Amino acid sequence: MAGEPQADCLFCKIVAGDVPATVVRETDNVVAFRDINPQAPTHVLVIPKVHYPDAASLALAEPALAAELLREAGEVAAQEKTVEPGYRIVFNTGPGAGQTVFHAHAHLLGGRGLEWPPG
Ligand code: D5M
Repeated sequence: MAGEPQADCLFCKIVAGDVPATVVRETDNVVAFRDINPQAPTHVLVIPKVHYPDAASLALAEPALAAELLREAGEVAAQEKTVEPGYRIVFNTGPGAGQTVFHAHAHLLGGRGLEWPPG
């Protein structure tokens, strides 16, 4: 069922505490932890605790939670002191865009200059 934990999902295991992560922020519905393979001085993944395969399916099923995820990403950016000069929120969606974990997650990147367009 949509939103239910998936036994084979790495990020569901992080939410459950079965896989360790460096958590930087947690609310009732959202958890944020450092990416294991950081691409910038600040690289934090912000995820809903419930399972959806990608950001669009999360937004379709639970728009308020999708908005909360974005708000929490902004809070982490403030915590990480990367609001100035700026940060980037990325949702890789689909294998062709580099998505490797199919549990919705925002990449929050900051702490260095970010090129446009991204690769
Ligand atoms: O992003 C998936 C991201 O998840 C990728 O940047 C690596 C990161 N990752 C993978 N395993 C872990 C653990 N165990 N802790 C923290 N971060 C992790 P995607 O957009 O799907 O490629």
